[in-house]
Formats: sequence, C-alpha cells, structure tokens
Amino acid sequence: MSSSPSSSASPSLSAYGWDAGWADAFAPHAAEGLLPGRVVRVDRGQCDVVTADGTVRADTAHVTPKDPLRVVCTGDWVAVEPAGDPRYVRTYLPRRTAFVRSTSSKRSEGQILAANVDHVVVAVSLAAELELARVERFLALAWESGAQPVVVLTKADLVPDPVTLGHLVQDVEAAAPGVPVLSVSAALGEGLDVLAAVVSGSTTVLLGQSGAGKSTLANALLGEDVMEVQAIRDIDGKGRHTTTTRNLLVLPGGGVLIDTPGLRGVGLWDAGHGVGQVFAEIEELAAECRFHDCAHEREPGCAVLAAVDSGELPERRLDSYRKLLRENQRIVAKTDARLRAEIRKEWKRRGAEGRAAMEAKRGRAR
Ligand SMILES: Nc1nc2c(ncn2[C@@H]2O[C@H](COP(=O)(O)OP(=O)(O)O)[C@@H](O)[C@H]2O)c(=O)[nH]1
Ligand SMILES: [Mg+2]
Ligand SMILES: [Zn+2]
Repeated sequence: MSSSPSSSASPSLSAYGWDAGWADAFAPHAAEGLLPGRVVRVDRGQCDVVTADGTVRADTAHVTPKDPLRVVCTGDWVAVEPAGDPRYVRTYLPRRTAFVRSTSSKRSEGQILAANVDHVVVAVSLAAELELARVERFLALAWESGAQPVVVLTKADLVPDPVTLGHLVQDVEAAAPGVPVLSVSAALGEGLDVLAAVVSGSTTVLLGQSGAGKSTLANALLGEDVMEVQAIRDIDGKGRHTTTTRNLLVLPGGGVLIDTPGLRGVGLWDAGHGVGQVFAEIEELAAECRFHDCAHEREPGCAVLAAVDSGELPERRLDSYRKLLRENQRIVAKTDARLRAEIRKEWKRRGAEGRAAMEAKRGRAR
C-alpha cells in the first residue's frame, strides 16, 4: 500500500488514531477537498470534530438517516467541509467497530454509542463479592462491538492477601476466555502502568457498574481529574463540576478514551455473537453434541451436559449462558429482522476491511 498524501498532511490527527488505513479510506474525500476529522462530541444535530486545523463545530444534517445505527457518533472519522457557515459533515468513514446498546423503548432499537473502539475495559470492583454473571454480560456487549475486551479488577488494595487476589483473578479468567484480566489499585497506584500499556495507542471505552471505579481509572489514565469521582461529591456535598466539552479524550501515553453518558448503562442488543464468544468453551463442546440443534437440556449424547457431569464445565457457566441467550433472544424478537441482517452484513464487510487495514498498519510498524 502506498502512503496517502493526506496522512502526512494531518500529523496532529495521529494522536486521535489516524493511520494509513484511515488515510486510504479518506483519499476520495480528500480529492474533493474535504477535511478528515474525528468526532469528539455529538449533540442535537451538530458535532465537534477534531481536524488538523483544530476543533470545528459541524452540522450533521447530511448524515442523519432514519436508521439510528447510521447516525454520526463519537469516535467516527468524518469528512467535513473546509469552510462554510454552517460547515457540514458530508459522510463518515466505514466503521471498524461499533458499540451499540438497545434503547429502553417498547420496540427495541439499537443505539450507537461509540465507533472505532479497539478496547473495551470492563471495570469490576473487588470491594464487593464477584458477580461473574454480570461480568459475562458486560463481556458479551464488549465482544459484540468488535473490540477486544479487557477486564480490570479495581480496588485491589482491598484484597491485601496475594493468594486470595490470585484466586479472584483466576475465577474471572475462567469466565472470560480470550480476555486479559488485570488487577489494579488506583489508591496505591498499582497495576495502572500495565493497563496504560494495554490501551496505549488505541481507542478505549470503560464499562462497568456505578461505583466500580471507572472515573478513577479514567483520571489515572488521563493523568488529570477530568471525570467526577463519586466520593468527592459525597464528602463535600457540593459536587465538582467536571462537565467535559468532549467525550473523546487523548491519553498522555497515546490513544484516546471515549466516555459517553450512554455507555454507563448498557443493555444487550442483538449480541448473540458476543454471547458466543464469552462462552467459547461451551460452543466448542456443543459442536460435539450428537444433535446439531441440541439444547443441552436432557438430550442423549450431549457433550455440554457430560462436561457439567464430569466437573469440567461449572454448572454456573451453563446457567449464565442460557440466561444471556434468552435475554438476547427477547431483544432480537422485538427488533426488525431485515434491518438487523442488513447491518450485520455491512459490519461484517467493514470489519473485514478494518481488520485488514489494522493488520497492514501493524505490518508496517514492525
Ligand atoms: N480503595 C479503593 N477505592 C477506590 C479505588 N478506585 C476507586 N475507588 C473508590 O470507589 C468509589 C467509586 O469510584 P468512581 O471512580 O467514582 O466509580 P464509577 O462510578 O465507576 O465512576 C469512589 O469512592 C472511589 O474513591 C481504589 O483503587 N481503591
Ligand atoms: Mg463515574
Ligand atoms: Zn448438547
């Protein structure tokens, strides 16, 4: 691949994740005289876009289709007009990944919260008893987005015994095949360097329950107090006004962090794929069942039930898998099948293009 002229024309955009793959995708728009930029905030028909010339406010009227999954969102790479009042966003580049949740409306719809996310950090507090089913639920969402999930066990200072901590990490690892599990203590400053290295150079979002320590982690990664940490408000009773003007922030070690209010409460939306990845070992076992449509209830020759009997597969895992599948099926039943199929097809194609671009980038970097 030859390097595109626009990649060298936008040096400051590399801090936001601009790479040769994006430059190639942008080439036809550059030829039209449009500027590349990354959306750092979206609100009411407008968005803030970081370009090589600084942050510009742009109108999204030209890219507001009826389909809620095709609207511009934080993290998108867009083509904006070089001048004009208002300046319009003309289009956005094919997304490599997309984080979607279901809206709580009766007729469940997908809502896109963040685009082009590389890592989803699932924050799980060690201050309370581990709830593995909850972790599995977050992981299904994370996998479904197309990003790589990472579990971060927070507040490790509350588990001073290293053997106990080791067991907790192992328990989570067993519930999270293919997912790195880290433990950190923001209070002691331990493990943060490992996390910073994992997310460095990429686009990251933080998921987790309220109180899990997400804002604390974000501030530690950002190197400044940008997010409001709960205890501060409680202590002085006033609250600290940390209204950020953007939802996408540059990390000092390279890469960006996306924080959108919507990401704090997320429900599964057509996450069958993600559920399959969380329970990869069950899906592998299922391939050995006598009947290909085995429900693993009481069928003869069921490899999944045999694994539960032999102790290889914890019954808790199977229960959790079934619950998440059922939850997902309920949501899928409420959504428009044709629309879903279309989106899935498009993402598959775009995902493949994105992965190829990322691999090409890695290949070059070596
Ligand atoms: N002991 C301990 N407490 C922490 C740590 N990190 C965060 N907390 C506390 O956990 C509470 C929730 O943190 P916050 O970052 O606001 O969580 P969020 O709701 O997920 O954003 C606050 O009282 C923090 O001070 C840690 O490493 N150790
Ligand atoms: Mg918070
Ligand atoms: Zn079976």
